[in-house]
Amino acid sequence: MLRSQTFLAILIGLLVTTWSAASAESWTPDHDGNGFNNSIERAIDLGTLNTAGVNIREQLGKVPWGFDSRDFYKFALPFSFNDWELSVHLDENPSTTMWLEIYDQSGTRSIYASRGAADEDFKLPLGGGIYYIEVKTDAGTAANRNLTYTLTLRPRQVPFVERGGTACRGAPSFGSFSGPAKVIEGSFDERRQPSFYAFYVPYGFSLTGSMLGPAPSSKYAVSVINPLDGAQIAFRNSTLREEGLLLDPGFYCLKIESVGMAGLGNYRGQFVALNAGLVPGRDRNRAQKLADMELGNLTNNGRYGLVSRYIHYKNRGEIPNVSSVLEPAHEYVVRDWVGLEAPEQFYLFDLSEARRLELRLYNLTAAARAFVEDAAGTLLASTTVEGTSLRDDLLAPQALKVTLPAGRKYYVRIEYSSRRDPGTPFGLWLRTLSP
Ligand SMILES: [Ca+2]
Ligand SMILES: [Ca+2]
Repeated sequence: MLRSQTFLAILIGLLVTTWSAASAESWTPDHDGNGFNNSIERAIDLGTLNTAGVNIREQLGKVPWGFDSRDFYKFALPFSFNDWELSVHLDENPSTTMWLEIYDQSGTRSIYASRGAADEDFKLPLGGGIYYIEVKTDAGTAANRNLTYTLTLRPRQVPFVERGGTACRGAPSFGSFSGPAKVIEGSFDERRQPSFYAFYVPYGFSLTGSMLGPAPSSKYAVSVINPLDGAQIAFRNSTLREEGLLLDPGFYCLKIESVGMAGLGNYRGQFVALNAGLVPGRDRNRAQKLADMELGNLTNNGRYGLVSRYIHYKNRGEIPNVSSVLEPAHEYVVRDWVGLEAPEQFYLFDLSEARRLELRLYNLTAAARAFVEDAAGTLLASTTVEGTSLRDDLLAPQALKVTLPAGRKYYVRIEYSSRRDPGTPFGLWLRTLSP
């Protein structure tokens, strides 16, 4: 007799484990004696909640099969770049007879316990994941009564706070982008304006990143804008997981835009800039060869390819033997950075015979100056301002001309003199001619 009753209870239990948003009478023949839905392990699985939510009508206390003191349910919130706010409501009849507890996916850590005076009603911020909720009473509170309840769970997507700028100029700055990965998040609405974030990097770097969430990459286009020329440098593909963008040191904007309807809503991206390239020497002994750091006249920032910014370093892992002797009439171009962290930088060169040297220093956003010196540190020439700047964000270019004898090592020294900004990018153009 007992055996057939248990069998019947299990059979009915199997028939009522389907739930829908519609509030149906679906009494589960569970009680403390049979253990059904009375533990985390045997929780009724509600599956992944959508924004319509669920209503569950159930009972506790004195039930036709005995006494039931607890019902467990398992539910999931989608993993995505959305955080959730879960509205929980327990309609109790009679009131003040049941209460709730929510657990994390381990089932052992209580996240929230609610024991209100009347119906339980609260909102809870939750990330994507698996959770358990327990509806409970006890014998004293139930007082031999049948208790019925409707449990309503309804998640709402919480939009991230959008902090990006609407244009490169004036966009909020992350400061230096080197160091640990930076997480950028916000929310695109129907107006779908791109979002801009400013940053700078003090050395040549490789920028990599990824938009987080389940395969969201096609929803976003991410590019870097060089404020010096307005060039928009797109990541090679939308996954952003390819090799990083090789870029000159300097100030930049990161532009994130949504593509298509799927790109509306929250976004979250993670970016990191890794130093990639030669670091100029902070003293004469550590000076890099100017010829080593040459970019080539016509190379546009962001169009360096995959291996290196420098024209002589085109095979991965291969260090070319570049002479420090400058070729006559060749135009050398270096784009670099000088700032508070290393206010002096040195570049080395040799001359095979006496030369007239022309040098220009340009694209400065803060005060710096260039000097030509010999190995003893004797000053041979210094730049002076050449004309005026036509842009309010750049200082006037500087230039020098000097005739140098052969047979000595020379250094270009860049000195940062601003105390205000973290540093400045600069362009260095240099050419030698027969005197
Ligand atoms: Ca029950
Ligand atoms: Ca139960």
